[in-house]
Amino acid sequence: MSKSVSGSVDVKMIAGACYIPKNDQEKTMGSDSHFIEEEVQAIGVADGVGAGEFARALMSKAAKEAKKHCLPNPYVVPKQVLRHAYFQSGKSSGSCTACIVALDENTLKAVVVGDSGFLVIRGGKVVYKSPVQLTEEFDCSYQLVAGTARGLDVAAELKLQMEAGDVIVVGTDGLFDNLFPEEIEAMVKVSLQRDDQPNVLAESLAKAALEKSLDTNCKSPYVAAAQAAGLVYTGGKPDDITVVAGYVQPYSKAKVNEFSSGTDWFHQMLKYRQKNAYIDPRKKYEYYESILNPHGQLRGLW
Ligand SMILES: [Mn+2]
Repeated sequence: MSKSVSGSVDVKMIAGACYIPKNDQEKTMGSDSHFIEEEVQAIGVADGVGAGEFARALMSKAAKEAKKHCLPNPYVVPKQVLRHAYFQSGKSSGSCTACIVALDENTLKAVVVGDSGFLVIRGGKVVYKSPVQLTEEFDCSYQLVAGTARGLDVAAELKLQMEAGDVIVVGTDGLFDNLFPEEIEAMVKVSLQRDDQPNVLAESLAKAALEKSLDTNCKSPYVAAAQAAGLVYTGGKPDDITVVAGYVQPYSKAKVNEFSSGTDWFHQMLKYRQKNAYIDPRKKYEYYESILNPHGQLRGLW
């Protein structure tokens, strides 16, 4: 096993993702977007307002930028990636929150705008949670706004020392408004005991968040935030849910080909919908119907 200059073990991140768009017949793709770039050890998520066009453009540009900036400069600087991606997404309209993280040797560098974010779990405990940038209005976070450069000024740059064995969970508010950090912690523990790959962990977290989002009685972080704002609300918050899980492993252990894009529910759904759209429009949403009972609750599939 190689050692870095500081004496800590050299690490590499493997990652996997799961995206479950909200059950919304008007916006079949949802408005979250994400990327994983294995070569440059970078992950990004974004949560758009409206149809999500800007969030998708931003993440696709950011993925390209992350790779490009890797060439002259060996490591990705997330804030630069976000800035470059932002100015290249000019043709799209809308706004979004975003979070990009990149592992640079043993340092995790990140940029956060609004309530997309990440947490780090070490030895079974959440040791770090990225700050959420909220405006004074309840449930309204800072956003990057297309065409104005607004939001870049509030983008928070973060740096953390990572250790082999750390788990990074990057997500949109669809994850963090529904699962408490302790719940994420517990699920990470179970997943690691089972030796799950990161995409399997991402999928379990996304499904758990989905389940809570559809439960009108549960306690959720969203309820806690609403109460703090003097509002009455019960249950989870239905939303698009994006989860990317990253395992920080000793360099010798992490195999490049383990770094995968994970379960793509979105594309499964799209395929289903494309196949069925011209047969019977009523069948178009059978996918969701197959996982939800007539009351809109999840069937016991997991
Ligand atoms: Mn959201």
